[in-house]
Amino acid sequence: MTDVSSREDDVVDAVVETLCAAAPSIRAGLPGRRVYEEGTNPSGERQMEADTYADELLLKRLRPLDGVGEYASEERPDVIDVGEGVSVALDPLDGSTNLKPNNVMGTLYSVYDEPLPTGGENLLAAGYILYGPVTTLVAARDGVVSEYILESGVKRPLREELTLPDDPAIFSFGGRVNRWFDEFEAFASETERTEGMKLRYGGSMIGDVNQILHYGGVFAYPAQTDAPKGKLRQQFEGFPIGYIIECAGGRSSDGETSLLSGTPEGIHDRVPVYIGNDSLVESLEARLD
Ligand code: FDP
Repeated sequence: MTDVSSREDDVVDAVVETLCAAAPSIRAGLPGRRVYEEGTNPSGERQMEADTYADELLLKRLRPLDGVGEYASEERPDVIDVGEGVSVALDPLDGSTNLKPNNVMGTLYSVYDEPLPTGGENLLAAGYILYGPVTTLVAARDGVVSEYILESGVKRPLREELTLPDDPAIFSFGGRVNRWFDEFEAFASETERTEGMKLRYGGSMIGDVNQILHYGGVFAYPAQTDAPKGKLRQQFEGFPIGYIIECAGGRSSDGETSLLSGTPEGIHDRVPVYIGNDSLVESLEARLD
């Protein structure tokens, strides 16, 4: 009899390999798709042609995989039934507004052993492919984060057991300062004045979180006065990023508790996101309390 968890492990491997293999096509498809589509995505945000291109390509590649039951993406309203097995949630092109100025962006994935929407405790694996000067994969699974370089869609190990550096160096805060709550603004201002800390915000969550993973520090897309749940999506962004950062020895929070402890009611629900070195996120949580 085949062990269920080893079968799920094989399916997760197949999903990650499929995403890696699609990376060169996604990159190659970007130059001609840096313009907006007519409509908006289910969260009411404008979509670029590259967003829908990446979504359609990834659905096409993942659909035939044995052991994948559901596909969901930030770019489509509903969860798609593709068979029987694990559920895959994607932000096919996170940070696509960075296409215009030609800055970093990526594909963010999370794999669950329950139908979507589902809670962070049902994550089997999460990670992202980063389309930077080179293409890299950061993959988290079983409490371990590994980094790979992708060449022609094939991964080569760069770093095993990636952990956040002990000394934080970067802060990266999204949203509009005049819409931050006072408690967050106080934390931001204290962080700005902390010796050794410097601002780096690129406008793509994956790129910004990747900097925190490599240099240490704190990233936030906070609750705002006009958007108490912030901007980022719990299922597609909050859970995978929380999982990756916690596997790398950091802390994640929605302002009160770990990002992984929540359960969305709808697939496109939003959540405030605070991640980084344990000490910084803990003091942020104390401020927001
Ligand atoms: P984008 O709209 O470019 O796709 O969730 C989407 C996201 O980017 C995140 O990647 C990023 O952190 C955030 O929105 C950027 O929002 P701001 O433009 O408000 O900074």
